[in-house]
Amino acid sequence: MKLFEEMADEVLKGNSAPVKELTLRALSQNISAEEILNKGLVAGMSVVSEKFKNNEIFIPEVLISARAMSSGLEILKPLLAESKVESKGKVIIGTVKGDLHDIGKNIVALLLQGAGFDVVDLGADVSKEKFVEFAKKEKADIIGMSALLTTTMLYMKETIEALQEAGLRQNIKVIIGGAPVTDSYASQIQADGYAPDAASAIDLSKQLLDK
Ligand code: B1M
Repeated sequence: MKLFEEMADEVLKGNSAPVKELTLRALSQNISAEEILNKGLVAGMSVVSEKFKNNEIFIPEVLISARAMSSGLEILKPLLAESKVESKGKVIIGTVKGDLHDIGKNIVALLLQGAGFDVVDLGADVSKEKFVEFAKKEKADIIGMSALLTTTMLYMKETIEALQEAGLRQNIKVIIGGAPVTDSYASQIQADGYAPDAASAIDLSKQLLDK
């Protein structure tokens, strides 16, 4: 669809105002918030990712694109969250310590909320102590960890060990995701599951809690 192509292109160019305008236009055409997110905003950010990887663009451009994407996401946020009926369970989510990448984690948090989960988002650069503290305080059903760096994904293991030491591991499911994370890494660190994208994270969470 031409509108999605335009939206992705404006994300790539880092133009917040047109991204906002196109998001509103798509909504006025009764396109669902989820479709706009995936086919417009995330599609644009995927091109940004590719270009960054190939050294065609650099950190400042990536940040400007991320900001443009967020301007559309802000409009979609309440719509993605509103389908919530009765809580399917409580998820504590965060990007692990040392890692500032939060775009993917924010999308996962939003869609989980939209799918009916209670979500407590701890943000980025989250220590294992903080995960443990909130798991206890909030009586979490699931801990969700995101990491985008090969160096920081190792911290997921430490966090799982900290949950174990705090005596919480048996009653809490742990799910992980982020570009460098794999299914086999999840098994290796004894997480309960890995999701390659936000939609799969919702399916996985429902499956783990039998909802
Ligand atoms: Co960074 N960065 N970055 N970066 N960055 C990557 C990750 C990188 C792969 C780029 C590259 O190709 N070289 C590379 C990592 C290399 C590696 O470790 N192997 C990299 C690097 C090196 C760095 C710095 C070290 C650069 C530097 O300073 N020299 C630095 C580190 C800062 C830090 O964290 N301490 C850095 C900084 C940044 C910016 C600040 C500029 C910016 C982040 C802005 C922000 O997040 N607020 C940034 C970005 C944007 C990227 C890329 C281009 C895009 C990431 C992104 O947002 N993707 C990225 C390249 C890439 O991924 N190919 C890159 C879009 C997002 C929708 O996808 O996050 O994968 P993603 O999330 C998906 C799934 O993975 C999944 O669902 C999401 C939605 O479908 N998912 C989960 C994610 N979390 C999940 C959790 C779940 C389940 C599913 O359960 C809980």
